[in-house]
Amino acid sequence: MNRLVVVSNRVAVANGRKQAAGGLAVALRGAMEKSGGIWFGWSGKVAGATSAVPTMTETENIVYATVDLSRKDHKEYYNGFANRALWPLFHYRLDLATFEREDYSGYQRVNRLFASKLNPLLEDDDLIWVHDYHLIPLGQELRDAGITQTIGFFLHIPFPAVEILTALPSHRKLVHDLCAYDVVGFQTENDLRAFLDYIVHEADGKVIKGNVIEAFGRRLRADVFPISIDTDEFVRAGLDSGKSSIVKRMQERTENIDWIIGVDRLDYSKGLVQRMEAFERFLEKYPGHRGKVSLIQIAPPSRSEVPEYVEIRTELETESGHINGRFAEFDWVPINYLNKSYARNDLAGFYRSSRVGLVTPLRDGMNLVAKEYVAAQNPHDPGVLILSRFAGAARELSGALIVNPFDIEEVADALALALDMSLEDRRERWMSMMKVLSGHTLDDWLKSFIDALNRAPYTGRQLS
Ligand code: ADQ
Repeated sequence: MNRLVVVSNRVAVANGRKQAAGGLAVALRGAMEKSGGIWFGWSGKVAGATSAVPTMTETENIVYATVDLSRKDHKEYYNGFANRALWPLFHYRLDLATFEREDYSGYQRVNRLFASKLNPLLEDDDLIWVHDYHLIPLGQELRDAGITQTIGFFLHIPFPAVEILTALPSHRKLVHDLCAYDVVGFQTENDLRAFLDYIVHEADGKVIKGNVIEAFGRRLRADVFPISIDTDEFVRAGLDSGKSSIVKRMQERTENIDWIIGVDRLDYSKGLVQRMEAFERFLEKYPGHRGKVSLIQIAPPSRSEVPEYVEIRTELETESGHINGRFAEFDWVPINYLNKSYARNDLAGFYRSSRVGLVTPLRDGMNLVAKEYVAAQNPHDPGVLILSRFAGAARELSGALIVNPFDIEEVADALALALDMSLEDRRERWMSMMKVLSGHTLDDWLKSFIDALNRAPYTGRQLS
């Protein structure tokens, strides 16, 4: 079995506390423990200077190699190009994208630096798996340094349509760099189609049989690998959640209140303002539900140094305050808006105690919350998922009420429909979604990507 080298912007160094890590980190560690592995990336620390040598921590067959970033590198690479240019652009928010020359050169500089620090740690048979938009140029940087091992890349966020991507001044170099990988993975067919469209119409490349493409003098596989969750873990967490004191408190109130739950990083791509507007419209249009339904919106702040995130936070405080001011009674609050993180078991309990899961991003690569909500439900009395058509998860979870998050009226009506839905309909919808989640788990995702890496290189011979 070849050693697995994972590279991601942030590294989740194991500290013995299982709860502290998300499902993805746990699954990646599991794979690396089996084969032996390195997990390389930013430590999450901003220091006086970028580390000259990575800090190495070794546990359970995995070496964690982490690099601190200087204030300038962090500002330009992370806050700047990754989160003020690529993130908004890839989420179709050209209006929020900022293209600064220094940020782009900082992005390239940090990718070059990561390649130079990773290079000496690599062995001949390693499989290298790079994650997400922060690190697109890393593969090309490694190739420039003479690395010939198999390198794959998985994009966790959407890949934008050609008309959007070409607004980025460095779009050609970015796609050129993507073609340095042996495998490039996307969340949905839609993302793959957008990429292939660029390859054929902008890069003069070719699509050959079996999702193998030729572009910029390289041959690689571009394919769809939809990410999922550890379904069994969420089923179990949902079942066990009754033991948590915070979940018990919520359940005590469920006798009088139907909860609608939203759980998202505080990010403008998640459609939180439109969601609150839709909830307001629902209260206006269906007054019979007033006093009987509350929205819990959990939204831990993220990327707080990026100005657009400061703005969205203020906007949401204003919006939730306005709705509560307009509709609240002395014994009822329409929106519980919480800027906090919760343990995964508590989240599972919140999901299970909520009649409706409201997941309405304006654009989302996949959206794991939608899948977690479904897995945590009580099979005998499941809630209803309302899901944006612009989340990758909508391609798989057709048992949800699929909505257009920009259409406030439609989302308001979907809320009424979900709250009034019969047990029989809820169960039918839920079972169809559970079938999907049981048939394709996080582990299956991981195995299929590693399998694709193992099959590289995608030469002409393999195509026949
Ligand atoms: P995110 O944009 O972060 O991920 P998502 O897929 O929903 O979005 O994952 C969020 C994760 O954080 C979920 O597992 C959720 O449980 C957890 N979480 C959110 N709020 C929390 C809170 N308050 N407390 C505790 N945990 C919380 C990016 C892409 C997505 C893609 C994923 C994985 O933007 O589209 O699905 O990567 O590929």
